[in-house]
Amino acid sequence: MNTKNEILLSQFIKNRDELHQPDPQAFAAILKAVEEASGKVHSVISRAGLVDVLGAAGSENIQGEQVQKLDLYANEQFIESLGACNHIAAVLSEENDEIITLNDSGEYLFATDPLDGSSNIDVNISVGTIFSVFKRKRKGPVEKEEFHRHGYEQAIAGYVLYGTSTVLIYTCGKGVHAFTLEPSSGEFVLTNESIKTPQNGNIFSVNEGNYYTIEKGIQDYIEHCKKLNEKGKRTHTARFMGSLVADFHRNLLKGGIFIYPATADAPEGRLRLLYECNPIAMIAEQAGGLATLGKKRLLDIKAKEIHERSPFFTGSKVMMNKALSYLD
Ligand code: AFP
Repeated sequence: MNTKNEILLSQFIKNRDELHQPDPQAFAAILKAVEEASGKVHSVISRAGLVDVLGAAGSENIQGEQVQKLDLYANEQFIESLGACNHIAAVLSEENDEIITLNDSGEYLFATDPLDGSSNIDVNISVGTIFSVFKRKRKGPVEKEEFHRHGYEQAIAGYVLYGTSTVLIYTCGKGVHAFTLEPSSGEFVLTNESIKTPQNGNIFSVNEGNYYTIEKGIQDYIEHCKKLNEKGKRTHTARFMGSLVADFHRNLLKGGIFIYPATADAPEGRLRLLYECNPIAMIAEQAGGLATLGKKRLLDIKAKEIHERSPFFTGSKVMMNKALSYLD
């Protein structure tokens, strides 16, 4: 099949600089680094099983989770590409206990989960990269406390979904734009400009294995989703892949809600504030949806630790407001 009228990511940024204010040049360089690294991750993922990237690497990260070989590979690619782009002073990665300093004169900080959903790698289910960029407030060597910022301060937020195709979604605060990787050229091509998420939907995404350990209000909302209509038919449908990027992306396009609350296993929530919740929340809001950690807007939270966790609710406005109405 032919592709036509292709607009590449680099051309899009150049031609639409009003969407990439206040710093189109730096944003272009940072997104170029993301494009390069995720292109490499895509190549390896699409050949997983043929090349030695499946399985555990034999170590644990700071969160006590088994590190997968592909986690390490993805992490290396992002650090290498960001190191070459000059604008990034430091990287906070899920895979590193401490921040990685790159270039003291860089004006931006980069936070990332380089391979989200890594428990899915070995079974050929979609995984993703999530990233967030903050403008620094000072110059010189970076202290990790510089990452203690409010989510609303993000300059760029985005993710790459390695799914049936590989897509890169990002926002610089003026709409959400999607690009699909053309594997033959290695270029990301514009496929959806100014994505708007449906105001309502019927998909609820929550790991019900946690049902008996979550707060009553969320249990009640789940029961609401399972209610039948007057004809005895279901009103909602459940989908949960265990890859935040894949679950969120589906709900973004089709309408739905994703909830990962505090649980007995993860009393602070499971997802990481700076490199999972924040970037997804900014995209959700920019697309017309909502993101909270309960009743409170997630982007209003200021991080206190670099690997901090948070409860997370995000999705279509009508579903979110209904879910929040069950909370105390
Ligand atoms: P991994 O990257 O360790 O697989 O974690 C994925 C994740 O952070 C997020 O993508 C999922 O929504 C969530 O964890 C799944 O967690 P549960 O396995 O507890 O449902």
